[in-house]
Amino acid sequence: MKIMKKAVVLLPTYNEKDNIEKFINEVFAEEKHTLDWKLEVLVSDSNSPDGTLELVKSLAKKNPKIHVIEVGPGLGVGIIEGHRYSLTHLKPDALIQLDADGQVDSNVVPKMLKALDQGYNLAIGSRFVEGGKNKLSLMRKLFSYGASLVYRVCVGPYSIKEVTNSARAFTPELFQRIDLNLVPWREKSFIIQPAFLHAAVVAGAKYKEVPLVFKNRAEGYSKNKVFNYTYDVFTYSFDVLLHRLGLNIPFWKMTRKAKTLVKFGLVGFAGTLIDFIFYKLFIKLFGFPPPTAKIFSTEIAIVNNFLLNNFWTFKYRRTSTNIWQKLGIFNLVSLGGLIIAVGIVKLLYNIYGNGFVEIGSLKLAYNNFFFFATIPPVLIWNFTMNHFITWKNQKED
Ligand SMILES: Nc1nc2c(ncn2[C@@H]2O[C@H](COP(=O)(O)OP(=O)(O)OP(=O)(O)O)[C@@H](O)[C@H]2O)c(=O)[nH]1
Ligand SMILES: [Mg+2]
Repeated sequence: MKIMKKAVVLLPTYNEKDNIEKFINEVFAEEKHTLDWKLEVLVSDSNSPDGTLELVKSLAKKNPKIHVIEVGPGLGVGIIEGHRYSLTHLKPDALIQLDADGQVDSNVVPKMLKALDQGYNLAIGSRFVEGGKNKLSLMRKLFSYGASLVYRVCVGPYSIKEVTNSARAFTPELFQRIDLNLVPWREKSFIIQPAFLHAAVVAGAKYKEVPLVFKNRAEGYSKNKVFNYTYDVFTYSFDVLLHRLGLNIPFWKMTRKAKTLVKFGLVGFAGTLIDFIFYKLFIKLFGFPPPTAKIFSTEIAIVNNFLLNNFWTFKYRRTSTNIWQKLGIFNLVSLGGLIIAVGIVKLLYNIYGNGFVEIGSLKLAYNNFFFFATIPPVLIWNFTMNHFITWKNQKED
């Protein structure tokens, strides 16, 4: 008689009620291609408010090959607690993890198990090897590509092409050898994916990438915050690189705290571009003198920045004021910034007047330099005031 081996497919979930049953069925349907592997499914749910847990519990009652546990918040917790549960309660010969929303074609399961049969202890489902496909939007594609490139250069090994996706299979023996202290898996971030891969490589994983087809979501909504994930992959990768170069700076920890400032800076940068475009437009098209042009261009940038900061940078701040009050305060703060900026431009204009700097064939008007000189002091002023006043977080009662 053929001795069957057991693979437990871990599906972490948060609000996947509309996808989970269909996807579990798809996973089980792969059993006809998995040779001497039989499959079981474990769902680790982070207390989804949509009732995913109750649904899976009812499925588990009917099918002894479906298991479900409740875990704390965060994808990393869902993954690590899930595998730990498998190891202690389900005694698997292989651990598999996949997104639960059905974006990953389940046919990656037999491919990954085949790699384990070939003697690898880590199989990576990859959109970037032959036969793999990435059917996401351009923005998401850029993210996967950019994050992967930075990780491959800073962390490596460069030969691994897929680092941000979940689809992986590995042996329990490898999982137990991985030093989870290297993995910030309790963070409410998707950083678990590349960080776990790095820790597996450090633990001496023998890995192989197999083709993975990744589709757009059918139901439910994305929990992936593309900016946050990109930021986390970049800062994590630089942290690993710095430590490798012998610089023991807690870069990763520092950048966790600086995320709001970085977002504010990016909004400021976008605003500055808008400000500059209108400033030049008013000077060139309407013949405004630079100080006047600066008043109008800055007002336009203020509205742009308020909206971006309110709905992105400080989205999670609970303020005691409503949006109109915040807009009012933001305008006052910006007025302070405007006075500082116009003051600087006026001062420089009075000193240097209308002139040009010639760099080779390039002729740069002085007013360009007046403009850029205003940026650092105004950024410092704006961030300090908005952080402490406009979007001041209300303390929980
Ligand atoms: N247990 C648990 N699972 C989570 C959590 N956040 C996300 N997940 C699951 O992790 C998987 C990946 O999340 P998605 O929102 O699909 O992220 P994504 O695939 O990068 O983004 P989309 O392409 O928009 O779906 C899904 O199965 C989610 O349900 C969490 O806090 N806890
Ligand atoms: Mg998804």
